[in-house]
Amino acid sequence: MHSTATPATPATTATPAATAVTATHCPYCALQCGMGLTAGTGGGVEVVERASFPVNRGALCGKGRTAPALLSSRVRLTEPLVRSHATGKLVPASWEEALDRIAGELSRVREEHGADACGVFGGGGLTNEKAYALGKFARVVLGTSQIDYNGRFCMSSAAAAGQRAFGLDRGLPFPLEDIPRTGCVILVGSNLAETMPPALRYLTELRENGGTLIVVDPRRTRTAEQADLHLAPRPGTDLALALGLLHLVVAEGRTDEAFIEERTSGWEGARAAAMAHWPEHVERITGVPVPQLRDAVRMFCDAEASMVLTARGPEQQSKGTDTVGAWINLCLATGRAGRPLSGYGCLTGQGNGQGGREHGQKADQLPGYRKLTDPAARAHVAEVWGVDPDSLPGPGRSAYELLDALGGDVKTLLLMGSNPVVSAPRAAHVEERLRSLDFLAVADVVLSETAELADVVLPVTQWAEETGTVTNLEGRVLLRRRAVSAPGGVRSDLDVLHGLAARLGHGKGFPVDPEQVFEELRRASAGGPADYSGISYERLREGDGEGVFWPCPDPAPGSGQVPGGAGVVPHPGTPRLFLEGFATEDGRARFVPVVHRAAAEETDAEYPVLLTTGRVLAQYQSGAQTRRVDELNSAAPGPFVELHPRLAAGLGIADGEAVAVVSRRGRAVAPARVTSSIRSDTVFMPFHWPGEGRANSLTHPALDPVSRMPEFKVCAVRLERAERS
Ligand SMILES: Nc1nc2c(c(=O)[nH]1)N[C@H]1C(S)=C(S)[C@@H](COP(=O)(O)OP(=O)(O)OC[C@H]3O[C@@H](n4cnc5c(=O)[nH]c(N)nc54)[C@H](O)[C@@H]3O)O[C@H]1N2
Ligand SMILES: Nc1nc2c(c(=O)[nH]1)N[C@H]1C(S)=C(S)[C@@H](COP(=O)(O)OP(=O)(O)OC[C@H]3O[C@@H](n4cnc5c(=O)[nH]c(N)nc54)[C@H](O)[C@@H]3O)O[C@H]1N2
Ligand code: SF4
Ligand SMILES: [Mo]
Repeated sequence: MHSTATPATPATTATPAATAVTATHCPYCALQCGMGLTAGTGGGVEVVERASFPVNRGALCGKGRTAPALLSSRVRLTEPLVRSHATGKLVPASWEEALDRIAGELSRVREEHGADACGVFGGGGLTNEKAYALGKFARVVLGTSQIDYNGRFCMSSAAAAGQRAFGLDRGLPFPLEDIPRTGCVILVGSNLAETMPPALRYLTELRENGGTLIVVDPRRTRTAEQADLHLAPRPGTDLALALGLLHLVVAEGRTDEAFIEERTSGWEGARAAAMAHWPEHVERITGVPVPQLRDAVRMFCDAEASMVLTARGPEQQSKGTDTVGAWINLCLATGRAGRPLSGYGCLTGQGNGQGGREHGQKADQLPGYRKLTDPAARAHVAEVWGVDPDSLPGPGRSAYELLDALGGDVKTLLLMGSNPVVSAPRAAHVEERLRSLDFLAVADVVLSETAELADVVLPVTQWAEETGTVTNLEGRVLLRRRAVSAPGGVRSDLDVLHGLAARLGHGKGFPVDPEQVFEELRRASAGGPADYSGISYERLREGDGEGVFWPCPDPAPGSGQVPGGAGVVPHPGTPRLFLEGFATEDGRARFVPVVHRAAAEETDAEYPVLLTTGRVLAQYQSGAQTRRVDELNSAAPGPFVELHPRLAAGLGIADGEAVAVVSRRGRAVAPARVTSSIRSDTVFMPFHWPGEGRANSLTHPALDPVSRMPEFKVCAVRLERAERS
C-alpha cells in the first residue's frame, strides 16, 4: 500500500532514514493496534508488522493495513475552503482568511447572543492533546458551556454505569491478556470479529484453554459463530435478559454471599428487583428460551473466574445505563468483579474512545475525568489554566441535544472529528439543524458530508503526520508517532486551536507542540480519577512502546522532574483496577436496583418490525475515511438491509432486491440481504453510508436519562418493496 506522502525524518532515533521504521498506531478503532511505518518504494509509506506490541502482536485488520491510502493528496483536503458570498460555493482560501473568518464569526455571535451561542463538537478519535485543547478552548476562549462530542453516541452508557457501580469508568479494568485466562466470558452485543478483528484471538485462546464463550446478539454474527452458547434476544431486551440470569443465580443458590457482604452495598434492592423477573416472563420479553438462560448461568457460575464484556448492542439503548447496570449486578452477585481474571468491562470503540472521554470535551467534564460541577475540580483546573474558577461555565447539553439546538439558541458550531450528517440519530433533522446555523466551521482530513455544509473547512493533518497520545480500550496510554511529512497546505488541529485562540485574545495557553500540551494535561489531570501525571512522552518512548495504564500518579509531584527521568522511580501504572477495593468512597461496589422497561418505540401494526444498526468489517463509522479507500470499498461497497427469509418471503422480497425501510423519522432504501442468521422480527442496517441508504434517517433520538445515549439499536419500522432511484 503506497501513498504520495513523504516519509518524515525520524524525530526520535539516529537510525538511517532509508531503513527507519517508525513505531506507531492505527488511526481507527480503540484497539489501537501497533504498526510500523516505513518508506515504501515510489516515495510512499508502507505498513510493516510490529510484532512486539502486545495488544495485536503484529496482526492488523484491512482498515489498519490500508490506512496509508488516506495520506494521499488525491482523496484528502489540502487547502482551506470558505463559502463564497457571491456563489454560495466552497472555494479555496488562505489559512489567514479562513481562520480570520471563523474568529470573526465567533466574536460576533458571542457579542450579539452570548458565549453559549457558540457550540463546539469534538470526537473520540482526537488524541488526548486535541481533546484537552478543545475543551480548554471552549471553556476558556469562548467561555461556552455548549460543548460535547461523538463519544456520547458510543460508550456513554457503559461509562455512566461503571461510575455508578464502581466509582470509576475505565473501559476494561484489566488488560486484554487476562481474557484467555478466565473461565467464561459473556460477550454482550459486540461483533468484535468485525469491529476489532485482532482481538478475536483472545476469545479463541480462551476456548483453547478450556474456557467458554457466550455471545448475546440478535444476529448470529461471525463473533457469535465462535460461541459455545449464542443467545439471540429481541433488540432492546438485554436488561430483562440480565435480570433473568440474576434471578436464576439467586434461585439456584449461586450467589457469592461473602463477596456481597464484604465488597458491595445495595444488594437487597437489586435482589428484589431481579426476583420480579421470572425466567418464563424473561423468555416472553427476550425470546430467549429458559433452558438457554439456565445453560448461561451454569457456564458463568461453574467457571472459577468469569467476565462480562459489553459493547454497543446493549449500550446504545434509551435504557443503556440500567442495562449495563444489570450486567454489572450479575458480576457482583456472583463475586465476579474486583478479583483476578474476573470483572465487567466495556469494549470502547473509537481510536481514542477512552482518552477522549477523560480530558474535557464532554459537556460535564474537566480534564482528568473531573466533574465540572465539583468546586475542588474547578479550582484545580482553573489554576492550571490561569483563570478564575468562577469564569468556567457549567455543564452544557449532550451531543444530540446540542445538535438539536443548532439554529435555536446555538448559532455557530466548531466541529472537529465527527461526521454527524451520517452518524447522528434522526439524521435528516440533524442535517436540517446544521443547515440552519449562522455559521459552521469544520476541521477534517476529507470533505465529509458534514464538511460539505460548512462555511469554512480546515484541512488538518492525520495520524501518521502528527504525534500525540491515545488511550486504548484497556486504559493503556500510547504514543502515536509522526512518521511522514504532511502536505504543505494542511495544519494540525492544535495549530487550528492555537490560531483561533490567538485571534480571540489568547496568544498564550494553546501550544502547537503536542508534547507541551501533554505536559499541561498531566498537571491538569493530577489527582483526578484519570490521573496521567506520572506519564511523560519520554516514558512512552521507552522500550517497545507498550504504554502505561492510568491511573499513573506522579511519584514526585512538584519536583519538576520528568517521570521516567533520572532519579525518579516512576509509578508503574495500573493495569488492573479494583483488586484492593472499588473507587467508591467506602471502597464497596454499588448494586443498583434496575428493572426492565420497554424501548422508546415498540412495534405496532403500522411499524411491525424492529430495526437495529451497526457495523461491517471493511467500513469505519460514517465512512468518511474508509469510503475513500478503494480496497475497502470493493469489500463493502454500499448499504444493505439484512432480513430473515421468512420476513422476506412474507413481503415478496428476494435477495438483492431494493427494499425501503420506513420509520416515523424517515425512509431509507438499500438492497436486501436475506439471511437466516438474524431474528425474523428484526432487520439490521450498517450505518456507514450517506444518502438514500443512510440508516440514521430512520433511528430514534430517544435518550437514556442518565448517559444521554440515543437509541441507535432499536426502533420500529415497516418494509416495502422499492425501486431504487
Ligand atoms: N469495522 C469497524 N470496526 C469498528 C468500527 C466501525 O465503524 N467499523 N467502529 C468502532 C467503534 S467507534 C465502535 S463503538 C465499535 C463498536 O463495536 P460493536 O459494538 O461490536 O459494533 P456494532 O456493530 O455497533 O454492534 C455490535 C452488535 O450488537 C448487536 N446488537 C444490535 N442490537 C442489539 C441489542 O439490542 N442487544 C444486543 N445484545 N446486541 C445487539 C448487533 O447485531 C451487532 O452485531 O467498533 C469499533 N470498530
Ligand atoms: N445508526 C447508528 N449510528 C451510530 C452508531 C451505530 O451503531 N448505529 N454508532 C455511533 C458511534 S459508537 C460512534 S463512535 C459514532 C461515530 O460517528 P462519527 O462521529 O461521524 O465518526 P467518524 O466517521 O469517525 O467521523 C470522524 C470524522 O473526523 C475526521 N477525522 C478523523 N481524524 C481526525 C482528526 O484527527 N482531526 C479532525 N479534525 N478530524 C478527523 C474523519 O475524516 C471523519 O470525517 O457514530 C454513532 N452513530
Ligand atoms: S482492529 Fe482497529 S486498531 Fe486494529 S488495525 Fe483494525 S481498525 Fe486498526
Ligand atoms: Mo463508537
